[in-house]
Amino acid sequence: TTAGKAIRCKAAICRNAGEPLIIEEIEVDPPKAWEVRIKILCTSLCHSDITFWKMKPGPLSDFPRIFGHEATGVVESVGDHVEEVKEGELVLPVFAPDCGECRDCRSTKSNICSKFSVSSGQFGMPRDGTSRFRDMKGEVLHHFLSVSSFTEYTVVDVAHMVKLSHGIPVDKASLLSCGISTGIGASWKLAGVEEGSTVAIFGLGAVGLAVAEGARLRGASKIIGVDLNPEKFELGIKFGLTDFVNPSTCGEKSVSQVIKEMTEGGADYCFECVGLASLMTEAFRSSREGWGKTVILGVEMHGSPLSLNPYELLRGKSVAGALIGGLKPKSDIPLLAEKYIDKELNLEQFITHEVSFKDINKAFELLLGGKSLRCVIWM
Ligand code: CXF
Ligand code: ZN
Repeated sequence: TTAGKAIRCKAAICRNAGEPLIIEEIEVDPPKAWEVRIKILCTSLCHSDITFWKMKPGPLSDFPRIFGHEATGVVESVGDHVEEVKEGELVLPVFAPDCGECRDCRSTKSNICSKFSVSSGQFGMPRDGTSRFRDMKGEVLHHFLSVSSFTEYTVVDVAHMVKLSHGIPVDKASLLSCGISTGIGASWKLAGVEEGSTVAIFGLGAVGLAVAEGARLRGASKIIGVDLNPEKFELGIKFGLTDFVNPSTCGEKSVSQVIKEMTEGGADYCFECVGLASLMTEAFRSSREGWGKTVILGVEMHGSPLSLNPYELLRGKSVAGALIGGLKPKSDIPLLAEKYIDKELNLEQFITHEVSFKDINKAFELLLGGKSLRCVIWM
């Protein structure tokens, strides 16, 4: 047994911003109290990995670092006080914490754990800030989003882990760690898209198309996709898109004008899935007076403030945002897994590519080039 000892294994290390990852031998410490050491079975690449991979060192970025935050794994060993899972169980690490004990975790109204935070500014474990990873020279390797899945073994806090039943294929499960859960959660839970409603989705990556899939399953009558990449429309039809707007071919008209004309005055639900303040404004303008709801899912990394006409709020429009689509990881993600098993949710269509761990840099190229939705990386 490996329990209680450091494990030597392979990891894909990012040594400098924007450089290809390098597969190296590392050492992974045993889990401390309230921690779980996980053998990663497969992982997938999310755009947030790329955002931080590109980022020059600063408060949110430091190297060497192990990226990756969508994955499926098996518990190898657990630290003291961990009773939720035991060796051999299937788990999903999740960047969004769910401690189960704080005021927020106990409330159905919040998914923002007040004991832990989404540790984008931290480089180690959520409880003590230290790393469980070292390279062969003894240099500390930083964690990412409390997950770090681009390694054969990782250690996560029990608050960042969801237990899964063994029925779900591990590659499909991995998608539920972040992007797809974000889109489906936003559509079903945060917005609550209903039958017959009109939906406009800004940005047709995996998150945007998961919003579309969620809206399609809820019976939305019009699902308009907005993207600069014309190839996204054909792709999006599979996910329920009924219409497409390419901002570069709108001519004199703004995107919101075009959408208002298509929807008799504005969409019932608008979703921003890119992370650009100007696009959030345009999404809000595209929403209907009276009840139009705009949902912000994109992570705005430029520090730009959001500009809205307050009078439009007086006229009944609203704006909301959420991490991971407003889902509470430990309770809601297993429900999505069940829906997949019951064939009420299609996850296959999001997997556009698969590579082996040694070819992980290909996954980066594909996502950067707008070629992939989700690339599964097999360990
Ligand atoms: C994001 C959410 C907000 C902080 C950075 C990462 N999550 C996942 O992609
Ligand atoms: Zn993500």
